[in-house]
Amino acid sequence: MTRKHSPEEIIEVLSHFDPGNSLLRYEPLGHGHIHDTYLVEVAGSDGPKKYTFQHINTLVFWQPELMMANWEKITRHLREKLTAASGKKGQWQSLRLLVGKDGRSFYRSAQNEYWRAYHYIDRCHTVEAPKNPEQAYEAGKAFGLFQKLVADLNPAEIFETIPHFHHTPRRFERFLQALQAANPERRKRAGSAVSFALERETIVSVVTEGMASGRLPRRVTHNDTKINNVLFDDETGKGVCVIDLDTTMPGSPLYDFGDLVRTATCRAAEDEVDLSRVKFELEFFRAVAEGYLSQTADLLTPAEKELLPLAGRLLTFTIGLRFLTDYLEGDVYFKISRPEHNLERALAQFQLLSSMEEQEKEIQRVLSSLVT
Ligand code: GN1
Ligand code: MG
Repeated sequence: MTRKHSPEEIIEVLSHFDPGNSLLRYEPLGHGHIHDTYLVEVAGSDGPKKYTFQHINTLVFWQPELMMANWEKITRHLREKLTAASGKKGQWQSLRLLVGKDGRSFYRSAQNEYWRAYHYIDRCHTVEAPKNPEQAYEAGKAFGLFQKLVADLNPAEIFETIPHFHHTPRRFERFLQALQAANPERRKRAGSAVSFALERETIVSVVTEGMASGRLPRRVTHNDTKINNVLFDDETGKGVCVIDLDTTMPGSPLYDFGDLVRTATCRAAEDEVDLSRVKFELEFFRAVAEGYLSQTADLLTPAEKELLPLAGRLLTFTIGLRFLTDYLEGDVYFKISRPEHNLERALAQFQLLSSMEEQEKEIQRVLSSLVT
């Protein structure tokens, strides 16, 4: 990955968040599809320090100041609860934002570019896909704990950063529009993915309808529970911290569980091109479900539990559909590193969904054994 921002830009941001200290080095961090993220090393008066800097994509998050108000509320809440439960040295951590010279948690440059910064959590790593069921379990547990800890935040006090984010019927509408308007060459190349999507329209509205009728509660949820949004301890392999709070807003735990299932049950990465490697693995599913439910079983309502078996399919379909839509629209949303990247991502998601469909009964059985 190349550095998109110059040393001068990083120094400008540093002088806002940590004036007086000088930049030692910086490098791109992680594999996010939206922002530009850097690990920044700084010479502090009491030794080197590490920060994470993020250049915020304001096309996607067009109200960054309200989004950062969410970050402040949520990180403070998590920290208070974690400290109350196990002191400062427990297994789990919350991100710690840096506060700038003006007392705010973001930096706005003269060119209207937005940045945020937080303390880098050392001796941890992320994974793009789980290597073993233990990692899937830890990811499930990390997001389950997150859900438990934010359960007493009032959804009405959390700003909705992207309205209708997981609203699959709206995503489907947008896909149909993109299909109409698409460049014919792209539409042709996407042919098999398009047919696959069109055949699955019936599953799109299950959760949105439940939420609209009040049968499913609206809660504060993370909404981007990919396994690569969990930090794992380098030594123990245990979960340490959940990152990426941009879309933490009112939603349904079914979306969170679903996105965990999408990303923690397959050894292949989200953009795997060798589709024979894209398989839903029941053993990983059992682990991620066990981890998630170890924290949330008492919190979820019967109506939510009833839909857990569908959640993985719904989210895998929704995210696959979003990749496909972006391909048809000419790659305007997700960052890509090759021309067909979004189509490849969509095909991998749809392959994973097929594999889930084949194992629907087994999924049901595993959940019946875990949910009472
Ligand atoms: C984006 O930023 P990142 O990479 O964590 C996207 C998610 C998708 C994900 C697919 C704001 O997440 O919704 O599930 O890509 N985030 C946004 O990998 O659209
Ligand atoms: Mg994200």
